[in-house]
Amino acid sequence: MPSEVIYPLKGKRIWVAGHRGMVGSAVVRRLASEDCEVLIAGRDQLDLRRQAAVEAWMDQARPDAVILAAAKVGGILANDTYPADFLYENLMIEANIIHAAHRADVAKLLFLGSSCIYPKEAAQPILESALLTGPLEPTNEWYAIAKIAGIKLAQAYRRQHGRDFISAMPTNLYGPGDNFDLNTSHVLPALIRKAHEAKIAGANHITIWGTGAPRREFLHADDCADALVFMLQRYSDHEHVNVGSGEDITILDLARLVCDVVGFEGDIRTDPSKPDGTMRKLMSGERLRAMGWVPKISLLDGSKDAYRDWRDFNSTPRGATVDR
Ligand code: GFB
Repeated sequence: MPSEVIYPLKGKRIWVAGHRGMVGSAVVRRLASEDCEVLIAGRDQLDLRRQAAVEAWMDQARPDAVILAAAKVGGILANDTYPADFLYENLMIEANIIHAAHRADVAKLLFLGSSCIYPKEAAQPILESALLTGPLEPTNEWYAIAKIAGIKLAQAYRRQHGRDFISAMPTNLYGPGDNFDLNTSHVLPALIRKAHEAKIAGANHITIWGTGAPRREFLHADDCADALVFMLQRYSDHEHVNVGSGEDITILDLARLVCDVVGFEGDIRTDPSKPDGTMRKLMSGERLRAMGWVPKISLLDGSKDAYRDWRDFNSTPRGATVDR
C-alpha cells in the first residue's frame, strides 16, 4: 500500500522549473493526468540565473508548489571541462528559486539532485545517510557541490522557516528529449548515436570511453517523473530520498544492449584515455520502495524508447528547431 497522500494536487498551481529539459518535460507529461494546473516559464521569458527576474516571476505567477527540475547538466566530459559553469549556474538557479519560493509563500517545493552527491567510495547500495561522509568523485565534484548546496538550502528553509521543501536524488537518467551531442551527453544517448551512425556507415566497430568496467544505475525519465509526483504528494521530511531502479550494469554490457537495440553487429572497442569516473554508484531505493513506489520501465524497453527518440530527432525536417 502506498503511503497516504498528504499534499493532494487537485486544483493546485504547480510550477515545473526546467520544463524543456528531459526530466522537466517528463514531469509535465506526468502531471497531465492530475487535476492540477501546470505553470511554465520559457527561457526567453525568464533567466533562472537572475535573482530579480525569478522573484518577479514568482510574485506574479504565485504557484502553490514548485518542482525544481531546472539545472545545467551534462555527461562526464562536460562536467570535467566546464567546472565553473556547472557550479555557478546550478548554485544560482537553485538559490534563486528556493529563496523566491520562500518569499512567495510557496507551500511545497521539490528539489532535484543527483546520485553524484555521494562520496566516491560510498558503500553500495548507497544509503541517503552516506551524504558528506567522504571525498567526491573529482570529474563531477563541481556539479555535486552545487547539488549538495541545493539539498542543504531546502533543509535550511524547512528548519528555519518551517517550509515544506523536500529533495529527491535521481540516479543516471535517460529518455525522450535527451542530449545526443557526443561531447556533452551522458553515456546512454552517446551509445545510441554511436551505434546508429556506425550501422548506417557500415563501420565495423564503435568506441566507448574509458575501460567499460564502471557500473551505472539507469532510470527512464518517465519513471523518474512518476516518482517525483509520488514524492510531492506523499513525502514531507528533512532528508533527501534516492530515486533509482535498484539495478546497475557495466558500461560494456550497456553498450552491448544498445548495439542489440540499434541492430549494430560490429565490435565494441574501449578508449582508456577517456575518464571512467566513479566505478560504481548504485543507490539504495529502499526508502521510496517502502513508501510504495516502484519503477515500471525496464532498461531494454527504455533504451528502445530512447532510440525511437533519436531517430525522430534525426528525421526532423531541415529548418525545424528542436529544443534539447
Ligand atoms: O553518463 P556519463 O557521462 O556520466 O558516463 P557519469 C558514464 C560512464 O560511461 C563513464 C562511460 O564511465 C564514461 O566513461 N562512457 C563510455 C561514456 N562511452 C561514453 C560516451 O560515449 N559518452 C559518455 N558520456 N560516457 C555524470 C556526472 O557522471 O552523471 C554528472 O558527470 C551527473 O554530474 C550524471 O551526476 C548523472 O555517470 O560518469
